[in-house]
Amino acid sequence: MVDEQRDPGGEVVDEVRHQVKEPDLYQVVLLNDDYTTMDFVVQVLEEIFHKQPAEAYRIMMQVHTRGRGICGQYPYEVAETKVATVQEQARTAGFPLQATMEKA
Ligand code: TYC
Repeated sequence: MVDEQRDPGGEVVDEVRHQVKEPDLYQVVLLNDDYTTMDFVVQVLEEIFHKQPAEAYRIMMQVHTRGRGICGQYPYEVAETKVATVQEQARTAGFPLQATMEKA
């Protein structure tokens, strides 16, 4: 937003106000399947989502028992990159693991 004010000398001063809007966040969601090993999912949660071992195990079990689990919330491009990295590492390891993203 541009704000116009008169200073004491009479000139018009244009001030561009600082924009401090937080970015929208997206949840990265891991999906269950019957073939990816539990150890691989825990490894993904530790390496890509920087979870501690106990938290990684908890999220993995949530996905295993409930079908899906939230790995974290990130700005759009960070979430997009994490989804792509999960899928790349899963494909390389020969697992069908899927991750998706949705607006938080
Ligand atoms: N259901 C898998 C198994 O029994 C484990 C698993 C957990 C797979 C989480 C994917 O996102 C997942 N080996």
